[in-house]
Amino acid sequence: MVTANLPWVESPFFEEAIKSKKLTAKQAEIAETYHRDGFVVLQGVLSESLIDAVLNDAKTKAFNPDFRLNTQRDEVRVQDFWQVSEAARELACHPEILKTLEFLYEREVIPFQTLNFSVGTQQRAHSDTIHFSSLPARFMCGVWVALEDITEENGPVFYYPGSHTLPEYDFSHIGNTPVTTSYENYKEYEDFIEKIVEANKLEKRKFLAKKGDLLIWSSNIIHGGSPVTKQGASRWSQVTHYFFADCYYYTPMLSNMVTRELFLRNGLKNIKTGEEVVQSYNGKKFHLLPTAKKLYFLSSHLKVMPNIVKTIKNLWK
Ligand SMILES: O=C(O)CCC(=O)C(=O)O
Repeated sequence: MVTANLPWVESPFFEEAIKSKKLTAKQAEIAETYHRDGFVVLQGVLSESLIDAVLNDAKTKAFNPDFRLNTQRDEVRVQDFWQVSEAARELACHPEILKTLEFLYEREVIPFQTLNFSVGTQQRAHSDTIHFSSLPARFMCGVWVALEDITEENGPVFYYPGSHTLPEYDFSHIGNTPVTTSYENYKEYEDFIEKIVEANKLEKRKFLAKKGDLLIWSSNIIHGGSPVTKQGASRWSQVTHYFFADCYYYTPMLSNMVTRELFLRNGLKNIKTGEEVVQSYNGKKFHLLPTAKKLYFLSSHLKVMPNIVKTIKNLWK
């Protein structure tokens, strides 16, 4: 059977692949939904006690300004709270979540980042691929968990079913400057994605979740946070981002996607093991950026070499 260097659920040969597997009815439904829509909702997987423990930690530590936190924090989100909260870590590594992701991606699952929210992010539409990409492609996903009931009023996550099949857009598709070193021109990307949604007449859906429901989204699905229409409404939630083993992991936004000088995410930590993630391409190691850097370094030294030689000759005259 011909295979593609992609997760089987995102493969052009999906129909053939699913026929070759022995799946339960539930597994087949999950895989088909994920393949078609780019997301799947799971209910009744997480215990209320775990959800309450994460909620309690988030309230008393993550968003309590008096609590000393050595992770990144702003008013809306706290990054990598798993380092402080055992409950947040447990949620990121929940066996049922890991089992489902391992089934969908057929690789070891690597939870590598958590974000906890107290209110709706109101984040504009985007794909995670602009921040988190892999080689082979698409070995990344997000799992968003409602820590309370989500309504129309408190800024539900929205997404566009089927948008994961679009190209992985980055700054090389927008304007003339493919390289960005900061979030300064992120707005250009967001404007671009909104036009893509319009041009493709994509249908918006909102995740009106009940406490404990979770949404798995694939790396390239266009999603964001709806406006908060009830002032002061909370929206307690946690999202975990996952990569899968044996890939290179990079940030397209900080890479030159024209020359393929990739900004690798070195030093990634596996939340499950606490260990640094080893990067490779299906197990083979290349030296991507370091080689490019070395060549650049060498060529710039070769350029100054004749001047050094000239200076030494002059000294001996
Ligand atoms: O929680 C939200 O409102 C959106 C989160 C999101 O877009 C993300 O984590 O990529």
